[in-house]
Amino acid sequence: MWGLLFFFLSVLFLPVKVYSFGVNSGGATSVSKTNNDAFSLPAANLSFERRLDFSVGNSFFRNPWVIAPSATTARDGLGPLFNTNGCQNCHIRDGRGHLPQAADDNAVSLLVRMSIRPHSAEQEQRVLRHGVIPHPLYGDQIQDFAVPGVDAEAQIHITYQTQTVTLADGSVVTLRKPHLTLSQLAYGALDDDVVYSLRMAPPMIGLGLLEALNDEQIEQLADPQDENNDGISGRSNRVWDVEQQKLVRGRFGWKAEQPSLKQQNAAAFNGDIGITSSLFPAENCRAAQQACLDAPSGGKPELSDKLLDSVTFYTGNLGVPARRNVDDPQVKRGEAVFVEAGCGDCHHVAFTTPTLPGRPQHSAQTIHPYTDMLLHDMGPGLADDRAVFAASGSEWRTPPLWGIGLTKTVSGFEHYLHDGRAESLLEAVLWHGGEAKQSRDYIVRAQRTEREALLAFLRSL
Ligand code: HEC
Ligand code: HEC
Ligand SMILES: [Ca+2]
Ligand SMILES: [Ca+2]
Ligand SMILES: [Ca+2]
Repeated sequence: MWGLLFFFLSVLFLPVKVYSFGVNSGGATSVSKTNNDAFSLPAANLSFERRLDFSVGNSFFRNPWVIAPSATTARDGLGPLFNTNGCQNCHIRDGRGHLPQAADDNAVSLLVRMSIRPHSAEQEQRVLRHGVIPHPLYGDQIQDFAVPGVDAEAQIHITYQTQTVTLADGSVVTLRKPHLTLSQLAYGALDDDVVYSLRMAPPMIGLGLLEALNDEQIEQLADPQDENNDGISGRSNRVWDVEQQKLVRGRFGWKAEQPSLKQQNAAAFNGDIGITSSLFPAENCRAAQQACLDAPSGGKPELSDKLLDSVTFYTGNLGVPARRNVDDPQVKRGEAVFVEAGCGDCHHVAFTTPTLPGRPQHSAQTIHPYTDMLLHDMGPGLADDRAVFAASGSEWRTPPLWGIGLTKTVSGFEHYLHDGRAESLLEAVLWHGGEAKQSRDYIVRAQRTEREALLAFLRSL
């Protein structure tokens, strides 16, 4: 009798279960807060003991670094050249950064990368092997702050060029493209041979799950020669792994130019905050920046391996927000539009992570990151003209879309794409070109109800 009742009940509830299949985008790491802390929570399945490691890492991600020498020896060594004094200043509330809001706003959370444009086959080989050819006077990034006694490299100013797009239903969308000018160049003039890339800080959620995917899972999605003729030819970046001393698959950053969270974090400590580590033991000073080279150090290295590991643990274990409103008919319709428009050909919907020793929270999870982790040619509108390793000037790694619907709640604003130029999800889609042009055109042509359904779906992620 109870067995029969149970049978009927389970039949009754089965459709509900099927419905909620895609709710937990981050598998069992998924968290259900929907306020402005939504990106800052530990993975829901993180063990009690490991939550302590998470909070140690959190404090070194959040709290500011200070100038050496200081009584705060665990946190000193800021600069000499730096962009800001803490990770969280850019990855605001563990979410994304923003462009300067008004003319007098600062450019914190925006990075200006730079390098020399390769001209010969030999220089192109150097790019493939080393990533970029750093500028002799400024390196590969502009640091707009410095400790007292050292000159900041330059001041960063952003202006906008606008253009409009008219959609099939007659509505007009204004798109803006940031334009960079540098002033107060402290170490000499810059010539035309320099290429720049503006980069916005991306959100920190679910990164350990993406790191857990194995190379074969990603490679399966690649189609570098577009053999199936669908106009989409994802490929992977090949980047230098400092610890392994060889080229491996790139995974992190807008051009997938870092192989692992550990190296990404060590590079951020070095390039953005001026903190040395075993991976990057030299300060980010150039040969001609003498005061920078002479400034006191906060230790050799300034960041111990133990702290680097704590921060890396933190950056790998922020839970992914569960989806909202998944049963809403408009959201369901939008999910279908997402598939019909070919969005899922790059924003790959589902993976199951492998089983990893010592990482139960990341093991065997069915996840919905909406990325293939591959590079795609996104056309001239988004191109920065600055190749990094194998990624060309117009290639970008598909960013994950999980959690994207909570951007405004977490950040108070919306700034999408690699340089934060898009102020709405629709603008982000309208900038798609190159391999994604068919998808973008589908949305331009779509009826208003279809377009709004797509946006409702994106907001449910
Ligand atoms: C000045 C702003 C800034 C600071 C400070 C900063 N970041 Fe970032 N972060 C960025 C930008 C911009 C990117 C994208 C980089 C790229 O495209 O190569 C990024 C990317 C990342 C990523 C890769 C995310 C992904 O989805 O691929 C991680 C992880 C990360 N940062 C961790 C850190 C840590 C840890 C710190 C502190 C040590 C830090 N960041 C400090 C701006 C910043
Ligand atoms: C050819 C691969 C491809 C296709 C198809 C594609 N995208 Fe993208 N998408 C990307 C890449 C690469 C970026 C990052 C571009 C950049 O930052 O310059 C991106 C960025 C985005 C962003 C901004 C994400 C962020 O974190 O800022 C959104 C939203 C988005 N895509 C939605 C869509 C939707 C919706 C569709 C279908 C209409 C779609 N994409 C089709 C590759 C693709
Ligand atoms: Ca330092
Ligand atoms: Ca520099
Ligand atoms: Ca293809």
